[in-house]
Amino acid sequence: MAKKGNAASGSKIGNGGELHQTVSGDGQRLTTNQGVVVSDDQNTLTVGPRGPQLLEDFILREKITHFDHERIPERVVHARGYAAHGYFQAYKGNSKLTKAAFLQDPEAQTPVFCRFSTVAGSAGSPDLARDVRGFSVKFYTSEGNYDLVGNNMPVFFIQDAIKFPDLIHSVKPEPDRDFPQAQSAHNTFWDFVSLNPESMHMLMWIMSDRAIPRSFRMMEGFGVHTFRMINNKGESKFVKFHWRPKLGTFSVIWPEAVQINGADPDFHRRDLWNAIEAGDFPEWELSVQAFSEDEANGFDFDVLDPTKLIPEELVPLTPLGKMVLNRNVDNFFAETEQVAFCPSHVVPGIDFSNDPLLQGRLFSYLDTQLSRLGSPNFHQIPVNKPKCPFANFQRDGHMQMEVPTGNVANQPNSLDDGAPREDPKHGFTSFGSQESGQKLRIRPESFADHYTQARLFWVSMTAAEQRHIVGGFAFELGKCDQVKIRTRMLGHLQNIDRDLAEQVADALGMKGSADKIKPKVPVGDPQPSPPLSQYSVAPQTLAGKKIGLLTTDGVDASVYQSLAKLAEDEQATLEIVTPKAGPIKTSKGETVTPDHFLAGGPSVLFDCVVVGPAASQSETLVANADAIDWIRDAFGHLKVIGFNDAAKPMFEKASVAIDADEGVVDVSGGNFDAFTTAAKKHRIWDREC
Ligand code: HDE
Repeated sequence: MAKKGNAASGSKIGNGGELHQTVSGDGQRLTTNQGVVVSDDQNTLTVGPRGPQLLEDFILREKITHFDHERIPERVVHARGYAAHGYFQAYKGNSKLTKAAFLQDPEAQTPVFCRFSTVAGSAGSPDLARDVRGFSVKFYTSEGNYDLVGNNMPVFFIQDAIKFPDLIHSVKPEPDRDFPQAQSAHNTFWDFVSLNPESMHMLMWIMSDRAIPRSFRMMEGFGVHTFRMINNKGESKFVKFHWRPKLGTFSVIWPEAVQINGADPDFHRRDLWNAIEAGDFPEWELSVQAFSEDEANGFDFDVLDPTKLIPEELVPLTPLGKMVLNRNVDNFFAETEQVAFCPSHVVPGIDFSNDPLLQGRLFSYLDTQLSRLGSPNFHQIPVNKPKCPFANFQRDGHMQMEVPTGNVANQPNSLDDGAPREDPKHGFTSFGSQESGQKLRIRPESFADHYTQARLFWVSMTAAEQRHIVGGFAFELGKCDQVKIRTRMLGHLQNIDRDLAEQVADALGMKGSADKIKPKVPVGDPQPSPPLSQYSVAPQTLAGKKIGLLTTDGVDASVYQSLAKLAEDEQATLEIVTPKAGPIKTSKGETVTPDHFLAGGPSVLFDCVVVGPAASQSETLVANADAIDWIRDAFGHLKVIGFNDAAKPMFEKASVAIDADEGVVDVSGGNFDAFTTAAKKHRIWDREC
């Protein structure tokens, strides 16, 4: 409801000392949902000041009843999510590939709404859970809404939709005890996946750093399934969708994720919100790998199998356009919670493949929106409503918001010449693929290789990424108290890579105990595919990253100013942490308002840090355990750490040598060159060896 006027409101203190804020002039009046102006919103209607309440108090009953029904069922998966508005713009016409209008005109901007999510946790779970991230985009195109409902990993756990409820039941909190929350590290999940060799490739991704992204802004997105694109001539190609972040793809490491979940459970949503508020709009490039059916037949895996990716060496990416997110939501519930994505929302020029996982999804999403949003009219909610005209004869239902006119709600009809009619030329037509065969329940033999691409992922990783995968498996399996689950998983790992299996077995203290698991088909020996690794192709940049400065009153102005300039030049953010919350002054008398005070601003919240107290405050900080932990954690989290002279005693206390490696850098006097070079590498990977 629009706010009317801007009249100053008055206030008065009531009988019991309660505050009443009252309207004046033509300011906006508080009303019931029926528009009746409310005179007192602090007290219910009672018999005498201390007597019983009256049932006739419709103002109280309306307010409480509405409150009682404020929640809707959270999404059964992907409950924890965050979204923003933006636009998509094609780079050039793509008419050879598809007739979809939003991919043609480089001058046109198509509005989008994009929601990121975790899968397993409930709506209040922390952002840094080890999990695959949802990456859903609703394009409000001129030809209807198109939803690309993807993930930040290009493959999935299962090959057939019929197994999805089992997968999700296994990862959710165990039903008797209702824990663990937002974690795959428990018996039921590992029991299920270890009995499903088809999950092996996805498990490699989930145990990798991809499952703990640094930011939504630094995440790739994938359509996962093979889709089709169809051009105006009716020609079709298969496509796989890719979103690539402009900032590069980065993650945190596991010990950081664990701490961030306590220090700031809203780490990812805060990061996205703040970046957009600051005008630092995140951007992704949309590409496809396009290939013909003949090419697909030549691959040594089946493109209908969602546990397989197509290496870029086999089919390179064709960039189509970019997405920019430039507006935060006005209201989380109305938009982010009520947005309803459905992979079945496609536009002319885009179509499905026979991937059995995709086919199941085409049914599931519409169905889930009916129970979650409570009405077949969910498309009328503003965030779901197409921005192009839409008209048909569907009528009535819960929460009908439109007021259709006229007596005709059927077609054909001869009573209403203005009624909506079919358009064979522009309407959606499915690609006329030839389909035939016996009706049966059977998994294709071409889906049987469960290990070669898991191995492809492993051999494509850098040494640090491989260490993290081993750590991921060891952590998760260490939380399973059933030995049979561990030995079974070790058996699968043996089939992926012996080295991997042995390192995990060693970490668990279970060397030599792997089950013997015979692959259904021989495991291949793939060549590395560098784009699968985040860090062998990562840009050296501080853009979008956060620098933390731990300092005190009297901070050396040259350090502070150089760092502020560095942050600006590199498109990074500088945040100041001080032992006390109030403003401080630099050595030149400039006032600086800190962003955090020490206990609330641990170094885990930053990508690289500088410790630069005033000389006079050095002793106080040496005695401050939080300040010493700040350094220890940053070092343990492989971060680049700058220090000035006054900070040296703190490093001694923290047992961090000031010449430990290229990532511990003297910035006294404000020279940040070496610091910047090191920090652009993201982390000092060798430090963990
Ligand atoms: Fe989903 N999934 N899913 N999923 N999914 C849902 O729809 C489902 C799958 C994905 O931000 C639900 O609106 C089935 C793959 C995202 O609102 C539900 C199967 C991929 C989101 C559902 C899958 C996804 C969902 C729950 C196996 C990556 C969040 C709430 C056949 C390509 C959308 C909802 C948002 C949400 C069903 C597998 C991505 C229950 C049956 C594979 C990003 O309909």
